[in-house]
Amino acid sequence: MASFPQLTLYRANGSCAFIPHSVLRELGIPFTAVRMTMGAGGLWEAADGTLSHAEYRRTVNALGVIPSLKVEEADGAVAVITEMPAVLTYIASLAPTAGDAQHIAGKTAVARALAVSWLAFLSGQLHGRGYGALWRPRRYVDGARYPDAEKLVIAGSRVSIAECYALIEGRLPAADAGFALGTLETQPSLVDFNVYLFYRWGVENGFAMDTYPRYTRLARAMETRGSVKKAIEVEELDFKFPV
Ligand SMILES: N[C@@H](CCC(=O)N[C@@H](CS)C(=O)NCC(=O)O)C(=O)O
Repeated sequence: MASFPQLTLYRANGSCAFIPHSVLRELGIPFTAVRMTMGAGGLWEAADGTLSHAEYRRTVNALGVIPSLKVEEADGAVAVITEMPAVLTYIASLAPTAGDAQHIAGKTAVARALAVSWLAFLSGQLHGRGYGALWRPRRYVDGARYPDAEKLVIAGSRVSIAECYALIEGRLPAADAGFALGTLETQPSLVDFNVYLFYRWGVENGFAMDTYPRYTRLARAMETRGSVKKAIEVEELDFKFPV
């Protein structure tokens, strides 16, 4: 029986923390979760009132964002892992069997590097640059003083998000099989869980996701997995491909 450190995932329903949430379930790694909600001013705090935003920043994540993963080792060592690529690659390193590790992180050095390349692109370009500007345009421009400039930031973010979706479509396997790391893959990797969440956001934010056939096939396949279904239920989300 594999033994794991004690893990605490700071997550919010429907947020990008869905990705580590579903990967932990996929690998059957035990964890507890602290559910966060947006409090005053759009800042994360614990839904049960046990952690204010200021306390979260002070003790867990200095940027005040989610996901964060607290790791408590048997010898008492404690670390908090932040930033999606680090959180996901750390979880992959806990895969209970060698076979699981190969599927989730990549079978070869090149596949593992390609997986990290995907994760960096998804976090930096699509999430940070794209959705960051769409949802928080005032990080880029003082919208109260320059409302037209704010509209331009939002319009520009939609263009860059759509460009990312087109890039994802182009990078996914063309054949009616496989996962993001290749047509021969029989199990999803970190990349597939990651792109699934962004597919959901695309649907929810009015992007024409049905114009990406490879991506749509992959998202549909991901949504049939027990781990993803369970994360959807726990987070009280809808199914994008209801049966
Ligand atoms: N660079 C961080 C970004 C995480 C992030 O932006 N998470 C969103 C939730 S999906 C968030 O906490 N947003 C609140 C904010 O930006 O203040 C990562 O990759 O983990």
